[in-house]
Amino acid sequence: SLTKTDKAIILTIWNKIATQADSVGTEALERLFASFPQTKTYFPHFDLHPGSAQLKAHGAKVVSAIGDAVKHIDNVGSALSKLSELHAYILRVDPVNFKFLNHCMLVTLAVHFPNDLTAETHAAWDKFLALVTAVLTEKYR
Ligand code: ZNH
Repeated sequence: SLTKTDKAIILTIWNKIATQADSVGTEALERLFASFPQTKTYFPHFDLHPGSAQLKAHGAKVVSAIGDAVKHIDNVGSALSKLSELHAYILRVDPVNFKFLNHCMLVTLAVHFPNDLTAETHAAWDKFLALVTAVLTEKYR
């Protein structure tokens, strides 16, 4: 679970992400679709070309949900419970794809905040994204 230090690191980085949330979200998705093209099958109704309006809107939503998790870091389960139901029952996203997105999110953070992404910060964000994933995939069976 997250230590006090992890939580402090997550908040520090979040405050930086928040100033450019939409571009961080969009870039993470662009990397997801480029490196793990099988993830595109969940978005047949989207224009997934880099920079498309739908990609940007979706990137903003994903990062905003991560922000909700940061704001409720001791209670991510209830903060994201509706999203958890959406992904498990309606979207039925294979949980492996969450690992791909988390990876792309970490790469994006490293590119945007190169001086902040120490091994310790990397590890804290990796743990936090794993926690968000656990919540979003907990309703699967
Ligand atoms: Zn998801 C949707 C978040 C992952 C797929 N998402 C969504 C939304 C959000 C999210 C916020 C919106 C909702 C509403 O509108 O209500 N996600 C999220 C997060 C994560 C995720 C936070 C992690 C971290 N997803 C994911 C993955 C995938 C997905 C991995 C696959 C690949 N999502 C999805 C889809 C959708 C969503 C398909 C729907 C879209 C539309 O709009 O249609």
